[in-house]
Amino acid sequence: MANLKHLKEQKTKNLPNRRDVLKSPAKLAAVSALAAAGGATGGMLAGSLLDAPQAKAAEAGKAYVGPGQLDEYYGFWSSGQSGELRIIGVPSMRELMRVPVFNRCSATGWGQTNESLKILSEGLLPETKKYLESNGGMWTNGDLHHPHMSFTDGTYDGRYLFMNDKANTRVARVRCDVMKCDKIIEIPNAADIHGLRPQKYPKTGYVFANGEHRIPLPNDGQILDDPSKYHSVFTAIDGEKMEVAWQVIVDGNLDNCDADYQGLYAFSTCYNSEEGVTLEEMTSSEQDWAVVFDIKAIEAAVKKGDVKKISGVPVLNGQKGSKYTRYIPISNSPHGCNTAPDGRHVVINGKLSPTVSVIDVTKLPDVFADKIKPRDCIVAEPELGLGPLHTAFDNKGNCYTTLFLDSQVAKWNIGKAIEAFKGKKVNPIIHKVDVQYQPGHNHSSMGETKESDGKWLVSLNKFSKDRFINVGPLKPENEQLIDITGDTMKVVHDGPTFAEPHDCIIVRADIVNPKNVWDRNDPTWEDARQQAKKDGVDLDWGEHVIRDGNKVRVYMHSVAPKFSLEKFTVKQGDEVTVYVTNMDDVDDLTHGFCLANYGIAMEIPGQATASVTFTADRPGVHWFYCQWFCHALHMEMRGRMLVEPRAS
Ligand code: RUQ
Ligand code: CUA
Repeated sequence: MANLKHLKEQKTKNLPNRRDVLKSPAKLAAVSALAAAGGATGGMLAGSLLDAPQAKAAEAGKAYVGPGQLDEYYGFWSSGQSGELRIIGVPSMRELMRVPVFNRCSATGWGQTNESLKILSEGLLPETKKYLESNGGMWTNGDLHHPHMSFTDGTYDGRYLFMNDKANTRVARVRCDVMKCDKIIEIPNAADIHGLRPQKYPKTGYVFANGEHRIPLPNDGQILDDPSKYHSVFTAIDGEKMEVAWQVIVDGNLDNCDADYQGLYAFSTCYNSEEGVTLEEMTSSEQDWAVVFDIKAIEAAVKKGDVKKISGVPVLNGQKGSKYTRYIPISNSPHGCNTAPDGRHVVINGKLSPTVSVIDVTKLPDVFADKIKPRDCIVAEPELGLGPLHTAFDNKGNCYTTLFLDSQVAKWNIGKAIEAFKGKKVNPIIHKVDVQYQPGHNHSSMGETKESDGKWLVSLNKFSKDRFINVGPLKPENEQLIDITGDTMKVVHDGPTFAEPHDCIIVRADIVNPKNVWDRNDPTWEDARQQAKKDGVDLDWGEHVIRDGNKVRVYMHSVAPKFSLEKFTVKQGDEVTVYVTNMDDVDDLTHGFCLANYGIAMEIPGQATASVTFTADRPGVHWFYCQWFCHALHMEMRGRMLVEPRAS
C-alpha cells in the first residue's frame, strides 16, 4: 500500500488548525464578534438573574465562562479510587481531560500499550513483580489522593505533577508538556503512601511522601501483635530522577505533609501516638504530633553514610529523641498540614480537635537546638468549629479551613489569631459559609505558592445528597466554587464529580503550556524506535510486516482517514506487535487502533507512536478500526488482520 505522505499534505491544506483560523486576520472580525456575543450572553444572563429571587445566581455570573471562551486557571484534580488525574477548567468547573495514571483506560490504552506497561511496571519492587506474575500481571487499581505541581523558588514551574497511590504504595509523575504520566515508582519499606508534597524551595527537588500505615519492619510475616515493631516511614523522592533519596522512620502514623519556603524543613501530621493497631488503641490519647524533619541534618547524615540501607535505600531513625526530627504535641489526631504563602506559618488542622495550630518556622532552629520546647513554636491555636481538616490561603493573610462536621468553611486571619493567642481580645474568625456537604480538602487559586492570589476557593465536599437529580444510591460528590475576593465568601457553583477527588490545585493558566502535538523524537517510544532500527524499517512512514520466528512486528502509520496497511496476515499463535505512528501534525487530530474481538484499543495522538503486543490465537478475519473521531471518513478508517489457522 502506498505511503500516506500525499494524504497528509492534502489534509494539512484542507483542515486548518483552529489556532491558525483564530490568528488569520480575515477571521479576526468574526472571532471578536463571537467574543462580544459571549460577553453579551454573559451580561444578559447576569442581568436577568439579578431579578431572580436567589441573589446567589447573580454571583454565579462571575464564574460564567461563555462558549468558546477560555478558563483563567487549570485545576488539577485527583480522582481517589478512580486512579486517574483530572484537568478541570477554573472558574467554569468544566472537566477538560482525564489523565490515566494508576487505572486502566479503555479510551487511551493506558495499561495495555507497551509504552504504558513499561511505565507501570519498571518502578515496581521485585517482590511485587513476582506477586503480579501469578495475579494478573499488572495493578489495575490505585487510590490517587494528592496531585501537586513541581516548584521553583516558591511557586509552580509547569514542569511536572506528582501524585500518590495509597492503594499500592506508589508515587507517579505526569509530564506537563504532554499531560501524560511518564514515571511510576513503588516506595520500599513504607506502606500505603498518603500525604505528598513537593519541595517549594529552591526547587523540586524532593517530593515528600508519607507512608500512612505502620507495618512491621521487616514485614516478613513473623510479627502481628507486637506494636513496638511497627513503623511508618517518611520518604524523600528525587523528583527529577524519580528515585528514593532517603527515608526516615518515625513514631505514630504519618498523615499529611508539606514543606517550608526556605528549603530547611518538612512537616507531617502524625496521629496514633499511642502506636496502637486497633481503632480504640489509636484514638485513646489526647495528644498527637506534628513531626518536623530537618532536611539539612538528614542530608548530611546520608552523605556521611550515617544510615542503614534497607531494600537498597538509605534509612535514618527519626523516632522520638532523634536529632533529625522534632515532635510537636498537637491535640488528638491532626490531619491537614498547610504552609501559608507568607513563608512563615504552617497550619496543622485538628480533625478531632476544633482547633488549628499555627507553627512559626522561624522558631524551629531553636527547637532543634533544644533552646525552646517543641510546643513553643506554636504561635496561634484558634478554635474554628468541628472537624477542621484542611486550610487554604489568600494573599491577605487569611486562611480558609474546612470544617467537616459543621459542613462549613471558616475564614480566619493569621495575624489576629496570633494576637488572640497572646491574650488579646480579638476574634480571628471573619466569616463562615455553609457548604454542601461535609468538606474534606479545599484549595485556593495558587494558594500553596508564594503567588497565592485570593480569587477562588474550591471546597471538595464528600457528599452531594440532595444537590442534584437523583442518580441512584451511589451519588456524585460536590465540589463548590467559592468567590473569596470579598470579606464574605460566596458559593457560586456546584460541580458534581465521580469518585473521589480528594484534593486539587488551581494553577494560573500562563504557567502551564502543553504542546499540541508530540515531538517525533520523544523518549516515550524509544523501544519502538530501537526495534524499527534493528528491523531496518522506517518507524515514521512504516508499512511493513516483519517475521522473526513466531514473532511478527507490524509497522504502520496513519494519516486521516487511512492506515498505511489495509491488511496484514499472521499465523495462529504468533506473538504480534503492532506499531502505529500518527503522521498527522495538526492540532487535535488523534487516531486510534482498536482490534475488534481481541480486546485491544489504543490512542495515537499527532506525531506519536504507540504499540501493543498480543497473541493472535483466534483464526479468521479481524477488523481493526480507528476509534478516535478524526475525519469525515473516520468510520471508514479501518483494515483487516487475517489470522491463518495453525496447521493441525
Ligand atoms: S486526606 S480529607 Cu487523603 Cu488528603 Cu484529607
Ligand atoms: Cu483516524 Cu478516526
